[in-house]
Amino acid sequence: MKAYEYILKKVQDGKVHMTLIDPDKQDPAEAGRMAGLAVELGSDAIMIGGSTGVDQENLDGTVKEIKENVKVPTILFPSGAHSISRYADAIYFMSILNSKSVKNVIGEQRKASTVIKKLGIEPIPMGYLIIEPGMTVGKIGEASLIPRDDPGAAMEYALAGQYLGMKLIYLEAGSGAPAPVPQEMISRVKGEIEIPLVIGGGIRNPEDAGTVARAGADIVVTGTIVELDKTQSILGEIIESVKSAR
Ligand code: 1GP
Repeated sequence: MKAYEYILKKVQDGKVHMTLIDPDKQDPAEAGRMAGLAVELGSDAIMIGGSTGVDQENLDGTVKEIKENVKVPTILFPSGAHSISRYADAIYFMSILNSKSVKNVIGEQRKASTVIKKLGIEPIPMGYLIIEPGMTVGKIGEASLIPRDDPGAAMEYALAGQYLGMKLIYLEAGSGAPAPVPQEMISRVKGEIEIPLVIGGGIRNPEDAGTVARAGADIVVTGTIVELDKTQSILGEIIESVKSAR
């Protein structure tokens, strides 16, 4: 089954959790161990990527180790055309719709297109929107950040993304953000689009994970917590909270 087909099926069945692993934060063996634990706890897919420090050898090694430890899809979450590994199942072919730089909207994508075709990785078109505070990705992505109190702006971008043919919309508060994307914004966007909605950034406890899922996230992404919580006890509770949200 293709990764996007798998995601759609999972979303039809209930709330989905994905674990983001940054290859720059640990060695490949540790990344593989973390991914294995996350999937045992119920995470539905492993995303691999980070905003800085991408090294091809480390990225390839990390994806390979993860693939040896899990059966769920491995999906690249790239910071640009340079962060592609042939070993991944799929790649979020993402455009930062609210970037001030054309490079982040379509330039890196142009460079990556032929590489992806040659390697045979499944591209999943995704509209990526960076919400305040945006953290590192907000700066690197040169985002014109969507204000936290402007759900209408997020909704317009998201709907435009759907009309452009995106298969997923991702609202990103930034890795390590002090708080997740506001629930009013999530519900406003969810109320208008028909494609699955992904929410990430700043989700570090079961309460926030549940709030975000109940507000309308189809897919909840956590990254930092998997690095902080080596025994994954909080991650287990976060996944449980996402899965039980209605
Ligand atoms: C970042 O949305 C992801 O791109 C995950 O954020 O690291 O804060 O969980 P956290």
